[in-house]
Amino acid sequence: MSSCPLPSRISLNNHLYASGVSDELRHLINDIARGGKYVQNAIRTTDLGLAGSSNTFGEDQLKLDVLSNRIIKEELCESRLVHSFASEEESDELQELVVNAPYTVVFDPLDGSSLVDCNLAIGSIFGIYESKGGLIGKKPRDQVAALYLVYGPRTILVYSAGKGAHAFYLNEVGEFNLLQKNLMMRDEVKTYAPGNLRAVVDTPAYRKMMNLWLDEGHTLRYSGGMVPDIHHMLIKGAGIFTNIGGSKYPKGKLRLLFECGPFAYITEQAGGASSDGTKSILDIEIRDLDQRTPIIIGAKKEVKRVSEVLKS
Ligand code: AFP
Repeated sequence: MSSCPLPSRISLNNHLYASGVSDELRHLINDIARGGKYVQNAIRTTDLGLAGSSNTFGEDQLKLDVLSNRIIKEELCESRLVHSFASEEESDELQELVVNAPYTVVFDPLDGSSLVDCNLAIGSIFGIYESKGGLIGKKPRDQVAALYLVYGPRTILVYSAGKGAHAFYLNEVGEFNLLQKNLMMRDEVKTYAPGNLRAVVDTPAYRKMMNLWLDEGHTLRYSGGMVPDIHHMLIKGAGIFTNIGGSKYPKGKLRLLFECGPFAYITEQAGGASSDGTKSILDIEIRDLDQRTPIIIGAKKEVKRVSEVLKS
């Protein structure tokens, strides 16, 4: 090894290896990252029309949703490391791939579909569990890794495998290189991203929280895409993101398994906090694949304050 030149850049693979991530998990994360490259290409080159199908939640699927889902499934199959998977775009049960494989992967292949036609940033979200013991009864804290890709002016991948959260950019030759290691959330608000604002109509405490942010002069940063909105907070190292229930989504709009669990894992690894209003998102028991939860996520003290205001 002494004859190796010092690396002029740190690739995702190098970083995973140097962080002591197991070979199998490293291979799986590399495979998922490769799928992200093909999804990014599909976003730039595919017809944005409707696929004429809908997912199990009754939401119209874009051709891009269906294609992104297929791309990710191909990568998971090719890895030979995935015992089973659940996709937000497909049937709401665990689908088996390789019997004795070590991992179960849950994913939202393309979150933010409603933003595609207006060319806003969107993303893919992944949670990785050990396959033994299935999913029901586990908690997002049982994830062994979580990662997301955000497709914006640049394609960025952020992962955590339990030793901090780290960001990589996709370079011109198709490699993910280290952009920022050990993302760290400071205990500052600065920006707020209040989702499902329609809930202020029947949740006065949400209106009260919104007014507090306005009166305190914080900056609103909300695109309607969970991935870019939380990524913004993680990269800036400050901020709060919320999406709470209301009449339209009594339990909240966002799903525990596919969206909130992976982001809670990454954000808490980055020194932030998450809550459903009473406890960490990581400690919510998984009862079914479509389970939804309110989410308050970001700077630790602000998560605590928002939870208290919403309880009042
Ligand atoms: P779409 O996938 O339908 O665009 O929804 C995006 C999303 O699931 C998540 O990415 C956003 O944070 C959230 O919905 C936006 O919800 P509101 O429109 O209620 O703010």
